[in-house]
Amino acid sequence: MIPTITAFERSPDRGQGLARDVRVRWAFEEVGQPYEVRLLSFSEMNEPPHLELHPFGQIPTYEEGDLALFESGAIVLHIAQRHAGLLPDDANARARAITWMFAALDTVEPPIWERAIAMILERDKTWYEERLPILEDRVCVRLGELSSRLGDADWLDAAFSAGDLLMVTVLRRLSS
Ligand SMILES: N[C@@H](CCC(=O)N[C@@H](CS)C(=O)NCC(=O)O)C(=O)O
Repeated sequence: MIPTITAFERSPDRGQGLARDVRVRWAFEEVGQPYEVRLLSFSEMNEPPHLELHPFGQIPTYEEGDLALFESGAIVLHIAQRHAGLLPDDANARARAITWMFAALDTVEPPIWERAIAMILERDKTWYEERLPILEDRVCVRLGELSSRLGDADWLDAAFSAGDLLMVTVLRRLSS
């Protein structure tokens, strides 16, 4: 069965590929799994049919038969567990790759996202100029730590995995 995911009909990033459906699309492409995309308007995202799939009215979602998922990280993990190519076979290496998936979403993405949201939504606030350097410092600290760990390596843990995939999609937001 071909899975269907949801994505923005009109992405706020105007085609830069920063929305979180991209990490799911990349996972599908990486493992060679065909998929379909249902594009949603902002009003459709907050209507009952979509809220049944996603309690917070966001994208992406994933449907395959009677399985419906939300949260891009959970969807990528599901794809990675179902197909070869995104997680190592060795149990310890697999656990480390999953750790990097969580690190990307729970530790690296939050300060990057906070900065991005401030730049989009808070520019007109009186405190914006004062707050931005604080947010940028937090991003720099995280990037420094990540860079120290990565060193000259190509991948976060020996070989490319879903951890690298998620980390790249998180870091790409800094280029916008
Ligand atoms: N933690 C969720 C976040 C989902 C999310 O924030 N999606 C954004 C697009 S990248 C969205 O739907 N924004 C519209 C909204 O929140 O109303 C995930 O990783 O899937």
